[in-house]
Amino acid sequence: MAVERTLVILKPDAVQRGLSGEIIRRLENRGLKIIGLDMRTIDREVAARHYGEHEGKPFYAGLIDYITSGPVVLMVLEGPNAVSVTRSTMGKTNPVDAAPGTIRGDLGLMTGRNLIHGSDAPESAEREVALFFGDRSLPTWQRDSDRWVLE
Ligand code: DAT
Ligand code: MG
Repeated sequence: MAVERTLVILKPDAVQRGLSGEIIRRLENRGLKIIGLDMRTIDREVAARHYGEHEGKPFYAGLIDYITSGPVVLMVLEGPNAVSVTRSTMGKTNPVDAAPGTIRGDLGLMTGRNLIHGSDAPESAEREVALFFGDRSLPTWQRDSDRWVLE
């Protein structure tokens, strides 16, 4: 069992639509533990670093405009296989293809308004946690309910 960390962004549309609580609830209910939480507006330089792999693609400019358009909620989640568990709870990138029951499949309609970011691999998670939370120490805490979630 690999205990991992992952970086989640509740994108500006999620915040503006009042869905932050709904989305956090789904991830917390899954059993993932919140070890970092913050609200801020991402600046264009940080957005460009975060989405560096997409530079040059046709949707890149719109993606940077969107992610910097208003406040986001940033989270670091921890748990066994946190990266893939978060990705499967989010659903596919294009909400049209996202299964019902997933965040994007239940709450979204378009790729450019797909509500949530989650790291795609443990290595990206490490880089993204450092990018957004690098200047703070994240709490190590024992959640009493974990013995009923983790074996
Ligand atoms: P994900 O967010 O599922 O990891 P990704 O890393 O491929 O997806 O792309 C990052 C974001 O860029 C994605 O959440 C929405 C946007 N995006 C990706 N492909 C797109 C496309 N074909 N058209 C418009 N936006 C796109
Ligand atoms: Mg991605």
